[in-house]
Amino acid sequence: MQEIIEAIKESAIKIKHLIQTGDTGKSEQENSTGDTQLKLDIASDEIIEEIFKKVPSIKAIVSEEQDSIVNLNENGQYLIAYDPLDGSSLVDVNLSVGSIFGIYKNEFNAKNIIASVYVVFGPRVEMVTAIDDVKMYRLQNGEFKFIQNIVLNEKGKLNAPGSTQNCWAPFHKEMIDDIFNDGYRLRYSGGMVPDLHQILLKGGGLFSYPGTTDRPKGKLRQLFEVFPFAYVYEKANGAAIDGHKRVLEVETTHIHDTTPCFFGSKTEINRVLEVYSKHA
Ligand code: AHM
Ligand code: MG
Repeated sequence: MQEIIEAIKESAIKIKHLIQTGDTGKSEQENSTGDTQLKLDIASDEIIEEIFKKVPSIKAIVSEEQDSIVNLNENGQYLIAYDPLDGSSLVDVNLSVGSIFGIYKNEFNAKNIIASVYVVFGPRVEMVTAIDDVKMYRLQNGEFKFIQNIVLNEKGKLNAPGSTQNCWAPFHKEMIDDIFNDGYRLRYSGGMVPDLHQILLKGGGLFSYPGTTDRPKGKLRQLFEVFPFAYVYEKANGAAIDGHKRVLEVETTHIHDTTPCFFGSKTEINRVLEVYSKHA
């Protein structure tokens, strides 16, 4: 596992440089979800693949930017699913973005996730690892220094409601309005990594990306985005659900499957469960 963490650190230093100097324009390609890829998406994906290829313990990888699984080392024991540059369309307005990695064994599905890591590229570069507990490191003078463990409070103050409001179910809208009426503050940048990182570091709250009329299964991808963050939130004393059950019980039939998702501290997640239980 340590060699995977070291590989992620190496990729983070290269991607930081790419973000600072690279072209933010569109490429001529689309990914499997049908998004037009930015040149930064493709370049970050190449950086990570090149580095992972050299790690003997990695059996196979799959990226949000690629159509299928790439087999690396037959004798490796780990499978890694990653989003190389989540929120890449925010780079041109100089907002924070991130890389997300889910580490799996045997098969790419929620039951088999055993660790996750994300990197936030903001004014600072930080890496968070969730293995037995959740640890944050910061890039200083070319090295990642341990800063702190991350543990969520039972209840937070922030609300990060994702997706397009006019596509929300009326009960979802009512729930979000009620949360604001209880004094929660809006914090939503449109980058999943910094938005979820903020909730983790400020003690708690709720991030939601529901199923909507235009996307009944939500937008966020299970293997590359939702399961890795669910793992982090559970290990940090929070929770992650699809509205009705733990995200880490959701079945995956295709590597690019999406799911509605809610991440937060336990109080807010229980509130979502209660509302959603009345709407099967
Ligand atoms: P991407 O993987 O194409 O960058 O999209 C994922 C991003 C997440 O970072 C973020 O939470 C979400 O899309 C925001 O979507 P919306 O603008 O619909 O709220
Ligand atoms: Mg993404």
